[in-house]
Amino acid sequence: MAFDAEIRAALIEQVRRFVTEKCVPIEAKVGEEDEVPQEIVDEMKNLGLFGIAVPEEYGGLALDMETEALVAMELGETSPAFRSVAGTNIGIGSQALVLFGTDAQKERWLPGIASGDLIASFALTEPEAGSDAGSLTTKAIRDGDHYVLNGTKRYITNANKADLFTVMARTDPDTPGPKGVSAFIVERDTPGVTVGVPEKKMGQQGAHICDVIFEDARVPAENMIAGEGEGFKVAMSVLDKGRLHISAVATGVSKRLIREMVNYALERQQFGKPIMQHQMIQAMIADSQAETYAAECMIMDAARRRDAGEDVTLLASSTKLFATEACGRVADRAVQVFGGAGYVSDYGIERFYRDVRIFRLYEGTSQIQQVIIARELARAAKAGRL
Ligand code: COS
Repeated sequence: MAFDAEIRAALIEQVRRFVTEKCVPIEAKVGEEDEVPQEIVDEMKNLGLFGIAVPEEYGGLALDMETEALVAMELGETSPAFRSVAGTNIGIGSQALVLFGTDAQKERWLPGIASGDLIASFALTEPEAGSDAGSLTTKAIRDGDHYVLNGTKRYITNANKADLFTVMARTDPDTPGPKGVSAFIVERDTPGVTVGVPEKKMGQQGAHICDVIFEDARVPAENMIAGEGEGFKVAMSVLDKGRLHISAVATGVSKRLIREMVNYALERQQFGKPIMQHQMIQAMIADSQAETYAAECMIMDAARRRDAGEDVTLLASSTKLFATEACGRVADRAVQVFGGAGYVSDYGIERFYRDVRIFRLYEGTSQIQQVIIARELARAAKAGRL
């Protein structure tokens, strides 16, 4: 649904206030305690954040991609762990259902996902299948009106809180690669499903990733999303959208860090004047601003094109590559502008530096985005569309 400008502005303002008043003051606490407090989660539910990408008939806000990106950018202006609380419900955990689910599947799960009462996770990655997602080995073998799942998924965001997983598993063991893969909704309380302990991570404390293990887990055949063998395409379509969302979160962080840099550089004096007046500091801040603005323009353009019905695989990967790499450079410069203070926890800059590193890894590494960009360009050239 295209969003009325006034409603959109009010929503963005609400999210901005939530971020500045509720999240920013407790960033350090969340980082130290590795947990987002329940009252913040409840407030996110009240704001409707869990359901921003769910259709209205299932209780969501049904934001278009452009508005979702604006919301994600606002959420990016604080520790990314806050966004992650609702991140999988907004993105990879819900979108297979939204894009490919049957009416019955949508009616069953989307209202809970939209309200935040059900947490949804996306289980694609495995110990031996990361970038080469099509080589996954988790099996789903048909047995009557069920599929029996066996295998291990790795680094699954929000798995410890999840009520249901979108699981990609191989229904045809004789067909290697992407074609033998199907997608399922698997409920957490299915016998044979175990969730591992959260991994200790470099950053984003408060957001958790775990293994999910399937041992003879019987999943009703009616939980399959799209048809048999369609699971890889389902996953890739979900990731196209997810990559735009992550680009927006990363760019939100970049904007926050630019503000932190400017404010600090105006206060901090060296050589008898604020360091903002030193040209080498100016250069770092100016490059950060130019790159962040470029990323923002890419996100908005790609989002609008997606809303207009265009295939945005090329643009989503181009945007994720640029926006997340730019965010990494911005965070690095922020440490540099803050100097020794950038390395000390009290200022929070070192935490952001650690937090943003994952942006260049998850939902496809920068190198995978380059592979996709090259592949899409070659495809377009062969089809005479370049
Ligand atoms: N949308 C819809 N369909 C897509 C698609 C997309 N974005 N990308 C690929 N497909 C389709 C292809 O068209 C192909 O279908 P056909 O055989 O009918 O032509 C099928 O999916 C297989 O695609 P492809 O041959 O390109 O698969 P590859 O094994 O070469 O893998 C990459 C492609 C590397 C792009 C994929 O494995 C990938 O994205 N890896 C990264 C995974 C990732 O992001 N992991 C993060 C986990 S979530 S935090």
